[in-house]
Amino acid sequence: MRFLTAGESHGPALTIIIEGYPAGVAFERGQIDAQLKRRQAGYGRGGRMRIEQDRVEILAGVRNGVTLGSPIALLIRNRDWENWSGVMASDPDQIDAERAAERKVTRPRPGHADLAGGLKYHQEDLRNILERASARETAARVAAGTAGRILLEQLGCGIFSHVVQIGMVAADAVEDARDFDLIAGHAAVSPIACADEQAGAEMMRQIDRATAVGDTLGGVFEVICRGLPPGLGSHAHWDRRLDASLAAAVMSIPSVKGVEIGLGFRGVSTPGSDYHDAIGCSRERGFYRNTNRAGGIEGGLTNGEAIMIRGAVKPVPTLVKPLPSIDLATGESVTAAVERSDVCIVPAAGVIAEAMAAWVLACAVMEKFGGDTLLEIEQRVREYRERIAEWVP
Ligand code: EPS
Repeated sequence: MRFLTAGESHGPALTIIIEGYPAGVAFERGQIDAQLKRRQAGYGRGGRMRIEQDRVEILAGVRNGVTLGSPIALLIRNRDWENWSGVMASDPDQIDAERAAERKVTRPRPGHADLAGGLKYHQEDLRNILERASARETAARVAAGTAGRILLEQLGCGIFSHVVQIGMVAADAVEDARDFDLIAGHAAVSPIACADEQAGAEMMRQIDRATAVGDTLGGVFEVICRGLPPGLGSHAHWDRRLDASLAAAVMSIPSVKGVEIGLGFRGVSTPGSDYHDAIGCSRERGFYRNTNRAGGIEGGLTNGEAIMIRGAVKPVPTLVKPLPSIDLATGESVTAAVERSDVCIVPAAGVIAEAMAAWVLACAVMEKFGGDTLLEIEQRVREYRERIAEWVP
């Protein structure tokens, strides 16, 4: 399976094409809209989120609520387009030269794609870079990733995320696998998707403080996926290792600067005897671990435990009190351009990372169990699980 997205932040719409998705999957716009809403809702979002009410339109590949096996085409309209058509139109007749000149960006923002993108694509107006580099594109990723999530859910897998750190404020670590329901439950109702109520309240205060002084904040989210069978991915080649694909997918989210699987960087000071997850087995649980420091992946393969991925998010680079920069039009030392932006995107990034992880995991399911229809995939997964159960002494 693969997907492509197109669309500028202030263009008419974001578009998505998904190819290779199986037939026979119940697929409704409401499932995608619910995820788009979660992406928009995270505490710390800026003015754009008050304009948009992201909704998907399914243009192809689905009939009467069920996928056909043909390419799926999705569309998310930008409500803000009506304010920007004179600046962003593809048709020269619709461009308002005065407004387009007003919105021209020549002072690159440190931390953004502005300068390197402008140099690479030879664009004097850095808007031609920032429009596509904008995290607005992640709405399209959430739509595509939800297709992956729908497939995983059909096979009995669940995926969710929570915020573990904002700025200096960290939530209490949850290492016990049995607490997952608790995390998922709390995170679903908390305005910041944090399972630690006290820390969550302090995180929101920090975001309010950053807003008041015109600054931005980064942090860490964690994505958890439960219910996958062992043996997805492969140890056999570098680009088949599932942890590598997951890391690439999460790292591709704007502002993510680090990814951990399991304990990741936090595990390096632990001796091997305390780090690795001892193997047990029983009739009820099959092969299992009582700890999950590996984060559900060993040797590039799922081991049947929950997959745990953390992402480190840098502070949003658009600053109300901007850093020094150079005006490319005049060569003068200036301060960087100020665009409307968010104060903290960590909760939203968790939702986007769920979508990206769901997509990669659904691709891994398709690679192992193949199939043109959901029925075929379900049957193959069932047979595989039965075969594994026979190994349990
Ligand atoms: C975003 C849309 C953008 C920003 C934000 C995320 O809209 P606008 O530029 O019109 O305000 O709010 O983008 C960034 C934080 C960024 O760095 O690009 C969205 O839909 O998520």
